[in-house]
Amino acid sequence: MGEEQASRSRAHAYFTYPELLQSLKKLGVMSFNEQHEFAMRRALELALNGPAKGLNPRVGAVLITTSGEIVGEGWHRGSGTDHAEVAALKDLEANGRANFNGPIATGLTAVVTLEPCNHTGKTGPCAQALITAGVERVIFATKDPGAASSGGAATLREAGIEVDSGLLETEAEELIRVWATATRQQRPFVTLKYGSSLDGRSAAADGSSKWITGPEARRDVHRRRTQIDAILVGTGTIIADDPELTARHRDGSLRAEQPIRVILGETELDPAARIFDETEGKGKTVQLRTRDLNSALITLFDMGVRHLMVEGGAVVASEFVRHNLVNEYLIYMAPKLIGGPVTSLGNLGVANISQAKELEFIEIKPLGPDLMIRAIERNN
Ligand code: AOF
Ligand code: ZN
Repeated sequence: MGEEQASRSRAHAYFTYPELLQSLKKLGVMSFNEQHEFAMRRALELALNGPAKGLNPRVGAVLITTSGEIVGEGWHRGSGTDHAEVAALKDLEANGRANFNGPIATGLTAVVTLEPCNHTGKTGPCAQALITAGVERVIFATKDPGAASSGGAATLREAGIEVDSGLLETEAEELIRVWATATRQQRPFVTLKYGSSLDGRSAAADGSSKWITGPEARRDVHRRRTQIDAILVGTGTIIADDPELTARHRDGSLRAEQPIRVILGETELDPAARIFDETEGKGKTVQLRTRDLNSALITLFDMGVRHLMVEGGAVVASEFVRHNLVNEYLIYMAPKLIGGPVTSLGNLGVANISQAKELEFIEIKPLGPDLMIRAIERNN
């Protein structure tokens, strides 16, 4: 027997069956069955019931028996309310499916879209709640990126619970992309939005810009304004356009959810500007008297803003791009040619074509006569 062959057969001899299972699990093979995947899809679906914005991510959880039957379901309804796991445990009890002779979830598997939290925030740690409830196994899709909240998997394992992760991880990550990015970078996720002609102009030479895009695109913007925490413009835009920056229905009435309205810049503004009107269900307005984008973003993060939409004008937009602070571009492009000097973006610090920002389209959707384009920076 050659040396190589001998060492290979030795390796085989040392592999016991449980070790083999363990290795296959580590490789992501064989740890999940169809019932687990079905349960995780249900958990992802439940998570969508939660709010898309705010301090906390959308999370869903289901409790299943060893045969895969779902006996409890829950989702997180926003900061300050029960986490998904706790909601699912309460549902288990409400369904009369709890084990009343001992820990209520004895023998059950918890299938959760996010790693159960390990900290006491506004609510208690979910890892502990699952341990107390007696679950036998926990399967989660994606890790909690929070510094204080993560570590739930280790806590569960220390308590003797079987823990596996990575099932439908891509789907779960997409679901919490904005929140997780904001949490990792410790500043809001920034969407830069602008409307533009096909040749990249935002207005004609005389400054007139109403309306470059059609009603469908405008409606999409107003709908998205309800899904973000805050909207930001520079003082120049307030002076030039006097925008209201509310989320409105087609008939002009206010939508139920409104973003915080943020003005960036030191210039003193007319208190009669429409943005300062905070009556009748309009969003609250704050002026950040700074030109330092990083400190503005940190202030907003501390105010609870996780998703910020920057709506211009061109100077502010360009500053965000130039400082690499844009997480996602949202461009409404009209099939119009305007030409002339008023471009959607100004100086990006690109002196040579090799310095151009390289983007990648992630979504392109026709909206009436216009196109909605979502893009991210390549290698982002
Ligand atoms: C979970 N399950 O359903 C959610 C989790 O202030 P709290 O107590 O609501 O904690 C918020 C943090 O908990 C949040 O930043 C995130 O890390 C995690 N969210 N964790 O186990 C849930 N929503
Ligand atoms: Zn939790």
